[in-house]
Amino acid sequence: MLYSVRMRAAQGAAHEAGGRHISGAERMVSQEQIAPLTQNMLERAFTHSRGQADFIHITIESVPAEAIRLLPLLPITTVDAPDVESGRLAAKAALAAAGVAGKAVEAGLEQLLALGDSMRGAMLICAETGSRLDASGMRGIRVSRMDIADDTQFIRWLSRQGFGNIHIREAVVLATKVVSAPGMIAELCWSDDPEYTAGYVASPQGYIRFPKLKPYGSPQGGRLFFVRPGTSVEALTAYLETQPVLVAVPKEAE
Ligand code: PML
Ligand code: MG
Repeated sequence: MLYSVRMRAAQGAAHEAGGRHISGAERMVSQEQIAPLTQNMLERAFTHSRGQADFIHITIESVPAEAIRLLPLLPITTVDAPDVESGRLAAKAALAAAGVAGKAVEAGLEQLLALGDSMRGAMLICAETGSRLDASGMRGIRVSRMDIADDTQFIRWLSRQGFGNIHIREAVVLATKVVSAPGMIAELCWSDDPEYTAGYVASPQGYIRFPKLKPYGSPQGGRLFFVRPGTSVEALTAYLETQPVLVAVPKEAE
């Protein structure tokens, strides 16, 4: 039996009472792993570079084994654009190549940059018009119930490509689930951790990293999910939040 373990931490008050988002984490683990994992999540929440958390919420819930969907991890490539400006231009081009209209890319980015800080979850954006589709406000849509099928294999696969940090590890798992969702065209993300400037564009074709998508020191980051017009926002949100997913290293890359 696996358990979905979810952590969210905020400053000032609970998220739902207007607190500032500090940190979040999502895993699916066996019962024996819950104690060390939650210990680790607490440490992470209490030592986060976004600030001191004074609200931490951890949820533990069993996941029915028969409901789990197994997905192959997205292939990772890096576009070494030297600064934020060229990084964002390259990310916009990657979104266009994935099928997002130029107008939607611009409107989506505008909404992300207008936030001032960061949201707990993602915005759903129409891939044709760029208008926001979800009604979750500053909460955003939080992708949950996903993890790696085999940690050792995953870490070996990543380190063979020169990747070791927790940001990439978590992001590629999340992005793999996101682009498998009904109606999803592409995702744009960059980190809200002030010292981490990297971001990515993910689509069913792969995960493209850009080492500099925001200025060093900025706490402003987030996720845009670009969605095909006509997609059911309810069905998509339910998939992102509740469908349990395990991701695995593709057979040919083992
Ligand atoms: C995050 O950790 O907040 C998102 C990280 C996105 C970039 C991860 C990477 O380096 O590929
Ligand atoms: Mg973060």
